[in-house]
Amino acid sequence: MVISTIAESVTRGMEAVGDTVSEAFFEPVIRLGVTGLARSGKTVFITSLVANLLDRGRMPQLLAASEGRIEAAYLQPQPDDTVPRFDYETHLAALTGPAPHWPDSTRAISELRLSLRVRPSGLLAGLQGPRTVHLDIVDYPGEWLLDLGLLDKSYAAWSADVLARIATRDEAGAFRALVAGTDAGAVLDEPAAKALAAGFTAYLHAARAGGYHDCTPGRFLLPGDLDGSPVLTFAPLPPLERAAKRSLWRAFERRFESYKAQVIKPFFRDHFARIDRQVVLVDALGAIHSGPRAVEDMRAGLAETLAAFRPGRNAFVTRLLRGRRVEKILFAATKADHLHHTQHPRLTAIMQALTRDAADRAQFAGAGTRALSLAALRATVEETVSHEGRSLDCVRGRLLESGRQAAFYPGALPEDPSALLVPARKGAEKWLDQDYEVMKFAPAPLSLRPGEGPPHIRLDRAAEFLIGDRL
Ligand SMILES: Nc1nc2c(ncn2[C@@H]2O[C@H](COP(=O)(O)OP(=O)(O)OP(=O)(O)O)[C@@H](O)[C@H]2O)c(=O)[nH]1
Ligand SMILES: [Mg+2]
Repeated sequence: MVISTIAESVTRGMEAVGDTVSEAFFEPVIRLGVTGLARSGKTVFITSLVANLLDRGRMPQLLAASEGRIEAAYLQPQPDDTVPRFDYETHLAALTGPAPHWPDSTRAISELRLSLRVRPSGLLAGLQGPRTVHLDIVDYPGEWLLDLGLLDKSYAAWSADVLARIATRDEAGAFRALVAGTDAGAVLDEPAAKALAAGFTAYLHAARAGGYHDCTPGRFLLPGDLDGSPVLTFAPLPPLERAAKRSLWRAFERRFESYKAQVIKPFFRDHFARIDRQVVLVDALGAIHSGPRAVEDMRAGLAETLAAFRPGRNAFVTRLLRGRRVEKILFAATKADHLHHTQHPRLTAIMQALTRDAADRAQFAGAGTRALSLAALRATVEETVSHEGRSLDCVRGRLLESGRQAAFYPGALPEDPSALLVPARKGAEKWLDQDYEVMKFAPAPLSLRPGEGPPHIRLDRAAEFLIGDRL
């Protein structure tokens, strides 16, 4: 234990030295983490951000771009050979090809390096030639951040926690029955172990679909190439004193420890600890549409996710970071093109209120935070229609299901976010005075002029906040 800790901090130390040397003398690197729960809009965000940094005609709020200081932007091989490359070309072709469609779901980490040749501004402008800034964009599932809470727990404590939490959940009925029929002290029987893990995984899927946010271990839901491996073949079991060495209970305890050492820690060490800037994407409109319960789950899930950025939250991560921290965190409500722009400030206010707790704490540690509503790929145009003597600010687009063009009014978001957050917190069943709807729009066919990236809303502001100061 001690040995591995020392080895870990030695390699981190050397890496850190390497980083500083190359930053001072060679080319600066910004590592931008992009995260969010499933379907929050990560892939579309990265694809459009990269396309709009390559062709900067629609990025007026990114000052380096509007001042004409970015001389060139190009994709390069990424520095990490063992991380899958973010499949930019395929995703861009999906979004901007002749029959535009949304990209497929991506369920693991990926990375892309974009390099920018930038002329310095201000006093240095006349003295220095252009320099190259590398932007390493890392896409990772927000679910993986939730696993941080497992690191401090023993298998016995984790099991007790989980079993207590799910004791009254309908989604867990089948799994509880399975546990009740299990003799945890019996010699490990692999088929029985598998059945328990499968039962627990099925419960996690049902719980997530039911809107629970505490669905860990994260890789049970997004196993990737670990699917079927022993490190994912365990489940919580009731406490058992003096379990025999070859018992099911001990086997699960060992696998839980492996999960911590070989799944959670490497993610935090190899990826999380190296991030400089972070954007957290949230499908707030989708949650509002689903109702108060989904909004409360989103708030709690977000708070839990952001706990990972809280300094001192976990000894292991604190040691890894060794005083380093994420310098800026952007909380972005995605898919804002579902709303007429007159409602965007309200969406931003909701986002601000949702992240207030977490943001305050991150700020306390010196990280800059901001909330924003954006659309990475704008699929609608605005339209005002008159309806029963009132004029309604709508958005118009091509509906995903039918392919028809339609104008759509989603409902008016409240000016005061607490009109949504308070009933959500109090466990209301549905919204009292308003219905919110979300239509699914298909991406619109585009005819881009040379030098223009895909249409978006406030992606340039997001980029300015995240990297503008380093360009
Ligand atoms: N109208 C609109 N819809 C969007 C936008 N961004 C994402 N969406 C919708 O949200 C869905 C999910 O977007 P993705 O970028 O694939 O989300 P993700 O976070 O990468 O999802 P996973 O890879 O499954 O975790 C898309 O299929 C679109 O339906 C946007 O800017 N505007
Ligand atoms: Mg994705």
